[in-house]
Amino acid sequence: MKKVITYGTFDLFHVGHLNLLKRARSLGDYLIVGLSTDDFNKVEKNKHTVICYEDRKKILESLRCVDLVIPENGWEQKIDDITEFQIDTFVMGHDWENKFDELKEYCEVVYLQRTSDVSSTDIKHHVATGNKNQIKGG
Ligand code: C2G
Repeated sequence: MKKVITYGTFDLFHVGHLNLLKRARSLGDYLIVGLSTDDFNKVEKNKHTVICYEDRKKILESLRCVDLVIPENGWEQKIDDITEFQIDTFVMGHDWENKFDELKEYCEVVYLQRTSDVSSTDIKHHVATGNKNQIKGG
């Protein structure tokens, strides 16, 4: 069984997240998602998520393309996760291009094209500014 892992916050879940997860899953037979905890987001990523960890986890666990969701508590857990779960492929969107190349020592590293025109930040700004246009992911 070919196992894939990816990590992220997945706040205000949108089609860009879905595309990434489906593409990641298509690279293997089993997809694990390291979901950033609320504390990790706040302290390390300076992200104040709108949706709490428990609910973001429920959403991801309901997806056919996601097999397991684990907490991402820090930047440094990836090597341990790759080893513990015997991961074959690590995947991230290309906004992280080359940022995790040190993991190539442990598994394949793949950076996938991000979906354009949508992000959790865009959604927050869209709502805050009362923008009446719809968001359509690329
Ligand atoms: N993504 C995408 N297209 C978008 C938005 C996001 O492909 N329009 C991808 C990102 O590249 C990332 C994943 O979806 O691979 C999750 O994005 P975020 O929730 O923004 O996660 P991020 O803050 O990048 O956290 O240790 C890694 C970090 O936890 C990644």
